[in-house]
Amino acid sequence: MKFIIPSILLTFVIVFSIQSESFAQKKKETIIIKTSAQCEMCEKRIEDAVLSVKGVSAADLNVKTSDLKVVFNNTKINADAIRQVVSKLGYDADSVKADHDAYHKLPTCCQKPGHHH
Ligand SMILES: [Cu+2]
Repeated sequence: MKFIIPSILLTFVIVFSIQSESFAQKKKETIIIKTSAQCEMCEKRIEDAVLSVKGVSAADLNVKTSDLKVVFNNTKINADAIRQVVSKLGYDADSVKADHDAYHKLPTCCQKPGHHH
């Protein structure tokens, strides 16, 4: 009986230290955002804008698939805020639709075919 309470406490200490360790590792997060990018101009435009966001350490857009890979510190920025940045440039970002005005300011070649609104 004497050992039960100390061992429960020890268990808590171990569990807590494991959690805080994995929490620290979770700071760096990688996501793939599906965009409506069409060409290299879109690629540069999106990568430059996303890279300038505080907390983002890497942004790489694949023109063939329109997938944008972003590495960021999730204590400084979150995935939705990054999707908003992409939307404000005139591109869809996953379920976040392109900002209407920004989309219509894009060069025609950068506008997604069949896009109406
Ligand atoms: Cu383009």
